[in-house]
Amino acid sequence: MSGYEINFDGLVGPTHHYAGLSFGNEASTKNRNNVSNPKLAAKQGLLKMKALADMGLKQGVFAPQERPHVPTLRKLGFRGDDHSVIEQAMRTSPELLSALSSASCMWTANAATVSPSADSADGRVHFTAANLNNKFHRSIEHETTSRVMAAMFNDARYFVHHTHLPDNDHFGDEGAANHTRLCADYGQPGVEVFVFGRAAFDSARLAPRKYPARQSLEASQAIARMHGLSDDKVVYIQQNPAVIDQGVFHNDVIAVGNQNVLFYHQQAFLDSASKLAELKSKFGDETPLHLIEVSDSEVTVQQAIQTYLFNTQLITLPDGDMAIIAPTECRDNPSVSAYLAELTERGTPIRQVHYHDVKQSMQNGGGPACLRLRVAMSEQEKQAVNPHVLMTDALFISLNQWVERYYRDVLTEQDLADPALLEESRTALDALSQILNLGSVYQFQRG
Ligand code: SUG
Repeated sequence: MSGYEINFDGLVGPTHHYAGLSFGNEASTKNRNNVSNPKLAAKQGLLKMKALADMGLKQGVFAPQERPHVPTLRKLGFRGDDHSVIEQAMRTSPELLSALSSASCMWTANAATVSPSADSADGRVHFTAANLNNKFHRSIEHETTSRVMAAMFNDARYFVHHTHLPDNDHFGDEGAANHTRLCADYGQPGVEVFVFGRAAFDSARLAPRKYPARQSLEASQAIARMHGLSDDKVVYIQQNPAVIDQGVFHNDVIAVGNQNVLFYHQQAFLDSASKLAELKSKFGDETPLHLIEVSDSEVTVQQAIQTYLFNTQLITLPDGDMAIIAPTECRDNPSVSAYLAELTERGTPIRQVHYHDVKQSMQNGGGPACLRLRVAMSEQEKQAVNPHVLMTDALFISLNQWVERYYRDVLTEQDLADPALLEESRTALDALSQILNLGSVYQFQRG
């Protein structure tokens, strides 16, 4: 196999809770104010990472961010020492404190868009942190995301880091959740598929009516330019506005691709037939491209949203077969589990299904695929990655001990004002930045 794909999973932060912050993401709205369990959430994520590492995949860990985010509270006029800032925010604006305490950076599929060196004009791996400007609680992520990525991929010979796109709705960018790369092998040039929800400068185009389209065409085009991608290896596809209105807030809730397989729902795209024909022609015919379309009669859009059938990870195992890493919600739905069982017998590269319990994340609308950022790289590039963020037996043990020591197993909105929570989180992140050898990536460490 030439090249690797490494999944960098977001480690769930200590303030994980259910705040109902994401209009258009129905799980987030529905579970608002449920009691969360940050310790269990972090452990569920770690188990998934370890399982993939044990299957022979390369697996990385992406550090969480400091929350509540006191610097933003100060920016918004709260004064005094840190505890008094939080106490005032809770008293006058609990929703604001909750938004600024969200552990949403766990969904690293939204952290950035990444183009591997095989696709870029200068032969380096390109990263652009997503501005996530459609949701206030997520719009504050990119600064620390960029610092964490710079600490993980810190070698300018191989890695290029771009500044996030302009902080405006016209350039709404949600990162890799709307970006899929198809290729014969990870080290070979591939076709990068950008799925957008609306065109900011073209009001004649169809757009959803009920829920927001978070990704703009203009953002996707800017990223393709910045990453030095060639036009004949890029496809832009508009997401079907009707599915956004049903709760498909990112393309990765309705489609997933890996190497020469694209697995998607019949209703995922606008102009599906012509766009998929363009994809086929740009992919070429040296390697067969498997377009696995799931019809309404097999699985409805509603079932796909409820079970996250497409927010699965499609991975290539060391022997070349592909496996689907699915949430247990897929196993528990009779039609979806029957579909998956049948899919592995169909003669496509997908031969196995593995179920994982990531319920703590699912209840906020984040499945297995939301929790990971994929980076395809060569052996040489992999050697240049900060080795402390790569999963090993020892790191798994140490991160579980770290979670056990610092995380709570019950968290409600009221707890967010507890001064002890701020101290616990900072102490935890300080310790984590040493375990992962990240340096001072957090504001509280930088003074
Ligand atoms: O941006 N949920 C996230 C879920 C992101 C899922 N990512 C991908 N599909 N790649 C979002 O909507 C909910 C937070 C809350 O309500 O507490 C939230 O931010």
